[in-house]
Amino acid sequence: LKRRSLLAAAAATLLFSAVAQADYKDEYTVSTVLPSAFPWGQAADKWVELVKERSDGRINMKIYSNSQLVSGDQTKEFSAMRSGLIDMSVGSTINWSPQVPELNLFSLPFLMPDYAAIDAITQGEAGEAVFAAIKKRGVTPLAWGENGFRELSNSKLTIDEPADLDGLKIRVVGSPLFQDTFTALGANPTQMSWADAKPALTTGAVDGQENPLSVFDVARIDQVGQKYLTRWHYMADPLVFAVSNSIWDQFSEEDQALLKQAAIDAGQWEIEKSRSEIDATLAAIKERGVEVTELTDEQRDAFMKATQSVYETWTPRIGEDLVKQAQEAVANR
Ligand code: X2X
Repeated sequence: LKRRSLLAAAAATLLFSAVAQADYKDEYTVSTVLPSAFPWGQAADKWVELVKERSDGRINMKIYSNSQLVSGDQTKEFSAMRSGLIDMSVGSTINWSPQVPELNLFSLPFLMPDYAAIDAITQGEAGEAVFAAIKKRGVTPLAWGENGFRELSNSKLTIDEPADLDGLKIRVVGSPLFQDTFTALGANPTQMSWADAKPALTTGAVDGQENPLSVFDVARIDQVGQKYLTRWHYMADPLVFAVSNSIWDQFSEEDQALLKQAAIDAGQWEIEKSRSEIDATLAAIKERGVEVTELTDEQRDAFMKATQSVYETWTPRIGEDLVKQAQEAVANR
């Protein structure tokens, strides 16, 4: 009897996995904040295209941009993926950091001075530790992309020292870390979604914002009065290509490898493309009359010193080991 029930169980398992494999969804939802006009949206487009091509049309994904699957609230994207409301996503580390505290690593001010520093973290042990943290919280990360170095814009004045930020109302993104950074600089930060940001800049409800040059350019942030731009490279948000764990487990091993390799290829393509476009983007922004301020090393140091308290508050939340690992990777890049 024992043997027979074992056999029956084995048969049932076989049957179940056969059914499960045949049972792929007709279409998988892919969430992004920014649509195809931006490098971020293009990264998602590329992933979808490569997966479709390499699976001979067996695996179909459909992109829902502007955080529409979470009613515009990008800080809910990770939870929605974890709970199965969203199948897949190309998301920013900033927007997922409320649920994955380790992702605040990338938002530590002035941790990564250049592209080599970003790569040293994402492509090394620190990057692996971050991926493990994401996986543990219900989502399978596959590859890195890049939103870009976030620069500071405002409608009021040239900013080249912390005192210039005094009392300025700055729109910031979802993680409380940003409140701490801008408060440390003497500004008056307000957290709001991307959907609310442009209207708030238009009405003057806020004086400034921070986003990569590509976002400033494509969204025409200068046209809502943001005439001053400071290139302080204080942080960059990587993008993560990811699949909800419950969806991931439904794919065969071959298809998991296919999805992962396509994400790696799409991410690499997007990172190279957006980095190579940065000079042209900057020129276009200047041409439209925006005053661009480049900081000297001394000026940058002053911002770095003014935001040291953020490390004290956030290192324990991110993890002492992870922060140290990342700092070492940057130092040895
Ligand atoms: O909301 C932003 O500033 C954006 C579009 O850059 C992110 O989603 C992090």
